[in-house]
Amino acid sequence: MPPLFPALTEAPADRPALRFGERSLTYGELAAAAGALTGRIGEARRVAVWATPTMETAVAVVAALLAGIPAVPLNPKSGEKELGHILSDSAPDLVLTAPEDQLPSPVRDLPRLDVDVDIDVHGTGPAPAAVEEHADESDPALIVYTSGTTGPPKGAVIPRRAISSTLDALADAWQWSGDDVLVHGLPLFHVHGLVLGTLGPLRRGGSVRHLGRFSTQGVARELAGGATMLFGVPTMYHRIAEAVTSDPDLVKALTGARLLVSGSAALPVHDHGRIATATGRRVIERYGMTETLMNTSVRADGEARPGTVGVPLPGVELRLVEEDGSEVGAYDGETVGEIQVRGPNLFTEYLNRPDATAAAFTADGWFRTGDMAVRDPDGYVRIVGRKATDLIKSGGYKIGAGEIENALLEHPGVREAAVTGEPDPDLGERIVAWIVPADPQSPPALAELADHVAQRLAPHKRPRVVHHLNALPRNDMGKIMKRALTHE
Ligand code: MCA
Ligand code: AMP
Repeated sequence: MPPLFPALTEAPADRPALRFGERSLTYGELAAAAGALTGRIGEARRVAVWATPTMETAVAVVAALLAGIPAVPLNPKSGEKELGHILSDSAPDLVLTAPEDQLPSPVRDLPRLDVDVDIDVHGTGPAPAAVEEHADESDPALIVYTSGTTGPPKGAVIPRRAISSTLDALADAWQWSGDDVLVHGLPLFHVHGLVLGTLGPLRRGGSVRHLGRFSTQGVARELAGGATMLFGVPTMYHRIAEAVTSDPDLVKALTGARLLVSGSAALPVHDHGRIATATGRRVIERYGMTETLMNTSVRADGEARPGTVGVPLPGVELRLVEEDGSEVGAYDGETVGEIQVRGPNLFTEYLNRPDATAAAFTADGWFRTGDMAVRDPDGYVRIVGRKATDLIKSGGYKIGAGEIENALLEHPGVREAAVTGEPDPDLGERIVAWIVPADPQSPPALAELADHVAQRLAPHKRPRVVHHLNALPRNDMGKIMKRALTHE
């Protein structure tokens, strides 16, 4: 397969590639650092990456891809239970880290390889292309863990062709080139920040400046200082929409940007409007999923219609399907169907989960996204909801209610638990726990339950609100009626 990152060998060696805070690497330096690392991980079958928002993570993932070894990005804030599940499921041979990283159990039980990003560019690491050229386009590139409605997260196996095809389709839709400089503050253990936000600029031969941590000031500084594109989740654009009224520097910086892109959840039309009013610029939305990478986008040369996720990307087949499996033919802005997609952008399987993989596809190979949408007469897709109420999107993170319920039930003060999402102006949805306490006289408090979940799973999965009940509403079959909870 042709190289994923041709610029590593073809771009001028002094061309900027990556910047994290004060640290930066040119293409020449990145090729040397990643090339040297491929030589050190050579025999591994699969590697984990301790995916802090740092240079080391970017170099580690590029090196694994060059070596043709699948990488499993780990959220460094994940708790022991979640990390334990991911490590036992994906069985990496070693973990790639920054030298200063302190690893918690059970990650510290793995052999560890510290990433050295300061390699002499004239060093003797293997030439990247020489290692990569044996890789096939269907070979696994990344295994990214993603929550389902119930049970622990599943590892989506993403092949090399999905990465190249999705990034090239976005280049077409966004006129994304090597001249673009991207700024973002997204985490590097999910598709948005890692594939789009890090591998994307490198495939184009352009550069990325990572903020380390998102802030509107950081966005303003980088866009004013030469960055051309911004990627963010709706929570970030909501914070920008709040800040533009009082931050003229931010307004000026956004006004000068080439492209502002939002994704991972729906950006409310109200926030679209506030940003457009203050800056004259329209944020465009694209729609994707861990399992499919990117499916649709508003095009840079198209109409930026708020509330839509644009049109299918080149190479992506998209259809809307009714409950009974029949296809929605209408482009009327009204008829709702489930989005199903097919194309080179898709994952190949959920690791070790043939049952879940089979259930995710139709007999003729379409992936069921679970997202419900309508299509406007000109083909623009509007997402109107999700099939499963047990999936919550908070801050752009997908979170399964069942996973949190299981964690809550492991708390001694909890007899029964149900988890729902409710609207939140900043996070999109916030996690709400409905608890029947073991002892009604001393129910566990919010902070205690939030810590319990944050330590086991991850801080973004912690409940933000807790209600105590005497009993959960159940139907005749004993099933919890969540709609009754949210409407109480
Ligand atoms: C608070 N914290 C705690 C606790 N309470 N830590 C431990 N225990 C507790 N009880 C800490 C948190 O860890 C965090 O630490 C800080 O307090 C604030 O937490 P939180 O409120 O969750 O964070 P935030 O600042 O509000 O974050 C908003 C955010 C974030 C920056 C927008 O949600 C975010 O980065 N979202 C991006 C999600 C994303 O990339 N999704 C892509 C997947 P600290 O301050 O140290 O962080 S979707 C995808 O990939 C598909 C393909 C797609 O379409 O894109
Ligand atoms: P994840 O599984 O974490 O990769 O999240 C994928 C889900 O995020 C999709 O199935 C959608 O529900 C949602 N999503 C991503 N981008 C958008 C968008 N622009 N608008 C609405 N929902 C989105």
